[in-house]
Amino acid sequence: MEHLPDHREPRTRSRLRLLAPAAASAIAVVAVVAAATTASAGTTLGASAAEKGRYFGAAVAAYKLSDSQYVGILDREFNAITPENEMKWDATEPTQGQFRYTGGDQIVSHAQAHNMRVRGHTLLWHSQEPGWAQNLSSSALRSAMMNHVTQVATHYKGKIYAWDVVNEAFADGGTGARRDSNLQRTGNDWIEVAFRTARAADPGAKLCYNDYNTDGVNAKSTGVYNMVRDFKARGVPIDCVGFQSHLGTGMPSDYQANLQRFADLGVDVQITELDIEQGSNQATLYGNVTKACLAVSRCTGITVWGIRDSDSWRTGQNPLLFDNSGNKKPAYTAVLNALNAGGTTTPPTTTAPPTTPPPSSPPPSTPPPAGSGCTATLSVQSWTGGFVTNVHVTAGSAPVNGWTVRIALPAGTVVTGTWSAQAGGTSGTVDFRNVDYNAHIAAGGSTDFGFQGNGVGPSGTPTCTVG
Ligand code: 9MR
Repeated sequence: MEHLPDHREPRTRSRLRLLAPAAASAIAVVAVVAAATTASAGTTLGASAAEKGRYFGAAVAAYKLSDSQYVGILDREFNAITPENEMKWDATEPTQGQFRYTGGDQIVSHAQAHNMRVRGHTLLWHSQEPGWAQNLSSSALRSAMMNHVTQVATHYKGKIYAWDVVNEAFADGGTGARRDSNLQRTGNDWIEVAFRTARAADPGAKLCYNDYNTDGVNAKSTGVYNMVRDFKARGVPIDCVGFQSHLGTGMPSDYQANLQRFADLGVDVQITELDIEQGSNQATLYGNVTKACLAVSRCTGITVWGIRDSDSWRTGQNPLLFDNSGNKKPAYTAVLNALNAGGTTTPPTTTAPPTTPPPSSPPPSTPPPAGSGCTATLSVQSWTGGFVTNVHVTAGSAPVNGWTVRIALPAGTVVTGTWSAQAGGTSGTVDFRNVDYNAHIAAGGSTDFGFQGNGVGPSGTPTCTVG
């Protein structure tokens, strides 16, 4: 019993003293079991957050997974991971059309092996663009952006709890406007097209917008708020907003109120990159951020941006929960105490299925195939001058070995890139044939391929033939 919190023991003892010995010992057994469960669940950040229906995550670098001290803390304390750099555009598509998932895959495997959620970070961000994308503009860049979203979200389909679909797209300062960037210059609708494209690629992932300096009610966070409100009103698929919370030696007094106003729009909120400059009040601030999340029922989790101070991007500021040697800091204890003391509100933990299909791609109206053969349905994300199409190919009651989907493209439309299929042409009526790895589809099973192009995207139901 000596590991129990002090306040439990005397109370339990004094009550037992009033009971007959047999009843007392029976109740004592129950008490020990109940107390031990509570105590062990509340001794790590992840377990304690899970008791409150939340996750507690850390940003992780793949190359540090061979550092035993680092991995020891990660596996003991955390139940969610965000790849710190490995899923960014420069890492995943260093050359246009050539995708590299080594670091991201390593982190996802580690997470899966340890029952941790993965926050995907990030599909589109003006920073850390590969050089080739920095040199693109207008419709070539728009196509490249949406192809990137489709490819990466498809690669990680089913493995991501939440994606930061778009990161840091709003300007600092008092305007509440979008940040200027080459992405923004492709047209103001780039963010909603990105969300629709991500939804089409991985319908099971929560789709988040993520930013910094949006942690209190201010012009920038209000700009984001207005965008989220507009998206919800128009059925653009957004599920969550990430508040990075890179804090100095203070925090906005309306931190919780800000989280709550977003939650009231009908999205989850998450603290996504928490780190707090070390000062006399670091522990207090960490505790207060944790309490704020627990007080907002739709605040589904907290992620700290690194594990030990020496892992932080904020060199010299010692902003994390563990010191350079991996020891718990007072800030750690403050977070754990806040989690253990926190409210009991349990946010929904399951990912809601998409409620609003993108207007440009109505849900497939074709019923599942009754006989053999195959069927195909399109989902198209369009913008002025270009589009990305995902094609869902479904086998009938018999397995399929080889398939071809025939799609009639509008006049003037040109296919500029195809993935997971071979295109027999670039315009007019085009036959898309399986590639080796997706030739075989089990009875009733399905596979996806996609293409992008200039001009107007296809519509209607394509034909699918077997063989
Ligand atoms: O921590 C990341 C650091 O290793 C990278 O060099 C840097 C590159 O811009 O990005 C850091 O992470 C950023 C995150 O992706 C987005 N929000 C701000 C984070 C800190 O700069």
